[in-house]
Amino acid sequence: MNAKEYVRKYFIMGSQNCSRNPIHILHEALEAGITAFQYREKGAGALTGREKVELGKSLRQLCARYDIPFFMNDDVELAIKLEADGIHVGQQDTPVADIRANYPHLQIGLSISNVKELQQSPLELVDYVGVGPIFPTTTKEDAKEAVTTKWVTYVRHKHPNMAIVGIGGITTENATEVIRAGADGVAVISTITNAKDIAQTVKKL
Ligand code: 3NM
Repeated sequence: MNAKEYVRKYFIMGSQNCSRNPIHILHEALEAGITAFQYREKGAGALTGREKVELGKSLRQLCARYDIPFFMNDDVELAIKLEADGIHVGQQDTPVADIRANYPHLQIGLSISNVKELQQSPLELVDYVGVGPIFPTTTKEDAKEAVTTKWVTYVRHKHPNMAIVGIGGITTENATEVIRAGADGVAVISTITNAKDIAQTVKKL
């Protein structure tokens, strides 16, 4: 699996982001050409327990049908249960070194928001880094202040060969700017979940 390729159009979503059936939304996004999917069932209104697992199974199966990598956000146990291709973690989640040691087959994505996190993270153990929020976003409740595309350029300069995906406030209008700044791809939630026409939206990203 080539991270620089699969992060190109990376769709992230949980039921709390959807005003209609999440399975239908993911189906349309897969048809439209997303290159990776992350199941992020988190925040106000998110499913828990059995319901979280059941929706995860359906979304996982759908990605398998389209041969698109399925990532689980944060929850290592559920990633294993769903036979996810990978896991995405933040700085406060399960340490990357533990995941790499216990589950060498998993792709690992790590969020990086500042220089300190960049310096302290075991980048040699991860497959890609998520950098953001690039632009202001209201989707993530505890999102930090926007880091701008300059942050993408900084990370690219320091790590020329690393797979980098920008996240946070990315739309069809500003996605090109993020790629030009040095990212291999863009990760979006609301631009796809709220899209009137998912096919057109994914094409423009
Ligand atoms: N992580 P939208 S920003 C899940 O900065 C997430 O690490 C972020 O949602 C980070 O595309 C974010 O709707 C929310 O702005 C992205």
